[in-house]
Amino acid sequence: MKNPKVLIIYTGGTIGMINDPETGALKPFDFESLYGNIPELKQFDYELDTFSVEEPIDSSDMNPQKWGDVAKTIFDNYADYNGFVVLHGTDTMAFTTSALSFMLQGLKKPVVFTGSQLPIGQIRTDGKENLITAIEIAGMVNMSGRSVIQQVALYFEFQLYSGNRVSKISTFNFEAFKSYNYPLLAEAGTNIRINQNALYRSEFNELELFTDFNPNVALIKLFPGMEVEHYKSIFDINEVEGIILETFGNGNSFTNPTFEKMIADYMTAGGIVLNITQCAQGNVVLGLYQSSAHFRRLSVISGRDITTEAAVTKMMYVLGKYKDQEERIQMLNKNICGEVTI
Ligand code: ASN
Repeated sequence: MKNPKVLIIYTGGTIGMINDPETGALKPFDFESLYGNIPELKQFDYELDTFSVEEPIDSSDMNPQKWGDVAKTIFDNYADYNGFVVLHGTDTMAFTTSALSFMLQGLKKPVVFTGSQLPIGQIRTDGKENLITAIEIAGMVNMSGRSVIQQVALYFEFQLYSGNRVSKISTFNFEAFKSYNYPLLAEAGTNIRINQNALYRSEFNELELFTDFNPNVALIKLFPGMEVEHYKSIFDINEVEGIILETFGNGNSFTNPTFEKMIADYMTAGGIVLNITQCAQGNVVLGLYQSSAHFRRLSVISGRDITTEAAVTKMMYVLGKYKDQEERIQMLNKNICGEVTI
């Protein structure tokens, strides 16, 4: 068998940052300096190619257009590589991995995102291990020559997560990510242990690229005492086509007739409302408590155990791909690419 070929795509993030001599703040740096800091890469018996975006960014500057650029780079190079590693800032990495799981459906090869908490030039960096193991995973094939991982995944601090099930949970720990509602895909110790049961397999025969996301989405986090009137302008179908409510516990909210009417009118006008929980772990169960019965009565969609990152990107995907309200509701109720437990 030929040596696996992996394409490393650099988008920015702390992994490649240096301190600005003037301000002292961390800012993205060019890829060559990052790459040159990891002589270990030469020891790989993989063929490694690299691609850098023209202007590396802090991941706070990511957006649907840039998600689409990364997805397109993978799509255009798909036939030539066994797998892909994307270097990305940690802050919004889980949004990008979620977005790409919708943009690239039918993957039969791995797309492994990673980054680091400390720049690669710093002595205690976590970037080297993250990058080296991500590359190893991206090139892993089984006895029959098929890729072991066939989805968008996120590798960080010895753990491989499903890309649309993960969230950033720490600014400080090297273990910066967690997937509370879905098991790990793999764990790296002296060897890489794959959790076969957790791997996603697409029913699509061919890779399909869809990047036309609709960003007319709003995310509202509820809090006790909130004045719902302040949010009235959001419930306007001409501005916002889909609203995600981050609710309490199992999908509950305060009792408020004004709020209920805002939702009802918005939905009558053609809007979509998705209810997700503020809790990192667990799921929405509409009607479990009296405090969520109104959502059920209004036919608000249950986000079940979806993460905020996957909910936002799923909404953008569904609104971009489907125009009919009924169809949009149907798709949001579906598990499209492993993002939700139905
Ligand atoms: N601000 C950085 C980013 O998301 C954080 C990191 O990469 N650790 O680009």
